[in-house]
Amino acid sequence: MYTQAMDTMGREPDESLKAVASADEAALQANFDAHIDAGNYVEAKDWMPQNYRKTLVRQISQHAHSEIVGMLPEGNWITRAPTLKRKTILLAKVQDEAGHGLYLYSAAETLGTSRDEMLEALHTGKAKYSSIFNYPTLTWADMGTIGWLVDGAAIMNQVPICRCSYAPYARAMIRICREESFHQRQGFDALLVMMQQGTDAQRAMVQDAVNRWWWPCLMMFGPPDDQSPNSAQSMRWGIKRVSNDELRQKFIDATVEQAKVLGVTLPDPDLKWNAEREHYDHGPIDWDEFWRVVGGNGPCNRERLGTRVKAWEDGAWVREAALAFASKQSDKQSNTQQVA
Ligand code: FAQ
Repeated sequence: MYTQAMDTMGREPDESLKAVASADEAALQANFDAHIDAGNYVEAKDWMPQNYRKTLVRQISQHAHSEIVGMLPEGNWITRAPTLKRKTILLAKVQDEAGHGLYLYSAAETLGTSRDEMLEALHTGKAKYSSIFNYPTLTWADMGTIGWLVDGAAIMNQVPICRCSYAPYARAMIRICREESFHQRQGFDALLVMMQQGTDAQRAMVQDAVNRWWWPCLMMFGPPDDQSPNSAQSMRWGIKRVSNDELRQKFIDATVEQAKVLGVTLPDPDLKWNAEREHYDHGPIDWDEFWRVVGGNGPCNRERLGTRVKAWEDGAWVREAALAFASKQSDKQSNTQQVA
């Protein structure tokens, strides 16, 4: 670095040096493209284009924030779970989500962005997290519905990410998907018990929850492909393997059949099997609502962010204590080494 400064003496670098640098860069880029085209994975220390790195930090950190903020609508129900069994299941699920957030922050850190930077972006409202967590959880049936529909949508979106070209993200997703499957099944089970063994009021509560969560779940997959600015490049790089619309359709096709088993209606009069397409057709999604929520004006955006920031501030003493302990331990270790 210093040598370079001495060489140029503050002048613009020689044109021939610039040409060598850009030829090197072009060769690295060509190698990278060929590596991706051959279906290979990229590791943290491999060379990668700046925009590939930036896209991954954006997506992985948004994903991590979603897991952490996603704990809030459910955490709200831990003290009100109807039985000890349901309470332990919900506690385990929320703890899993904390774990998913931590693996994902770690995966993003391998790209050179610190956890503090990511959290700062979340706490100041600069970073996005999934739109779905800005809706309120009004009844116990919302817990089952989040498991069935929200985790169901999350799995549909996340299974292809297990083959994401960035290996640390792909590896984190394998474990996350296994845990999400348990989350989805426990939600379906909780709803099935209410539908088959519950009272009329409980069945009505389930139907009401499904009515409220269905459309926001379809929005989780992101905007339609022709309005998704990041899709083309992310697909080219093997970060995304399946498009937003294709995943949404797969989710609808799978969920309609599950709804029949549960005995609930999905709130879309246009939901009909199309024999020609071999898929269910569906009614229009309210993309204005989606962009409102993504833009910070959903029903619970302010509440969610406020709770997150408060938890961070209230936890400051824990972080300070952990740092003080770690520094004491390392002082002790270096003193012992000096004596030896
Ligand atoms: N909410 O060009 P695209 C979970 C943004 S985890 C908010 O299509 P991309 C577990 C997007 O960021 C759920 N923003 O973007 C759980 C972009 O803005 P930007 C989270 C959204 O990245 C369950 C802009 O719109 N899962 O549920 C949303 O190619 C139960 C244009 O969109 C993941 O994060 C949205 N729904 O595709 C926890 C999975 N959709 O960044 C607790 C990984 C789009 O340019 C309880 N992420 N936007 O400013 C992905 O697969 C992708 O990032 C997509 C979006 C598909 C979400």
